[in-house]
Amino acid sequence: MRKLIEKKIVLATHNRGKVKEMQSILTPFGITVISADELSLSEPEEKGKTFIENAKIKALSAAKESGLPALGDDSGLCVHALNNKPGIFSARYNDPKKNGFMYAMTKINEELGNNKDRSAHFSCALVIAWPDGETEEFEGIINGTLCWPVKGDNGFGYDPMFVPDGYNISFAQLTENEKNKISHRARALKLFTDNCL
Ligand code: ITT
Repeated sequence: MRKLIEKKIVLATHNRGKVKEMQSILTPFGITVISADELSLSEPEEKGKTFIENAKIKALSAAKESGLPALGDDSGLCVHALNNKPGIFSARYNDPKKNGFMYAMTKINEELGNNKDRSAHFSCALVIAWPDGETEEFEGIINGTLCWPVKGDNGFGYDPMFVPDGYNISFAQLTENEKNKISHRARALKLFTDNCL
């Protein structure tokens, strides 16, 4: 597996929640992270059919535009009783005119109705791309259950609705440090740091 020689990468995401989490996990490894927003990088169209395909599109585009290794993250919530929806459409499931993810969480809760199976998982695909086009891929998941009403104010996206297995509080009730020990993103990032540093 190709190693990161100069410890400097671009985070190929415009999602501030992702940037914050990735930054706190990666800086202790001595990696300097620069966000796509800081470099005003474009947002490529997510044409892929899988998390990995979309993470690769984001990483390759950012590596090409910046001339630096770039880490793309495509992630989402997969609800088992809804055939793993919204999955890769997790961001697009929300109404862009609404603040926060209450709209999307309410929609999912309504679709579940009285279904007894409220199990779900978060999935995170990470792809590191070098400016020469080479890539490496990593994936992490975490299983849990969807609660209603939602609870907690930390984190982002669907965090207030997701109770990780083994806990009775939601991702949004964990501190960022606690979430970063167990999350889908933390697990994918561990594979990245284990293999590429
Ligand atoms: P970029 O494409 O710029 O990275 P995005 O928000 O559009 O930003 P995605 O296409 O990967 O990113 O969509 C993922 C969505 O899934 C994201 O908007 C969140 O709503 C949700 N999501 C992913 N990881 C999450 C997490 O750790 N906690 C809560 N929601 C999460």
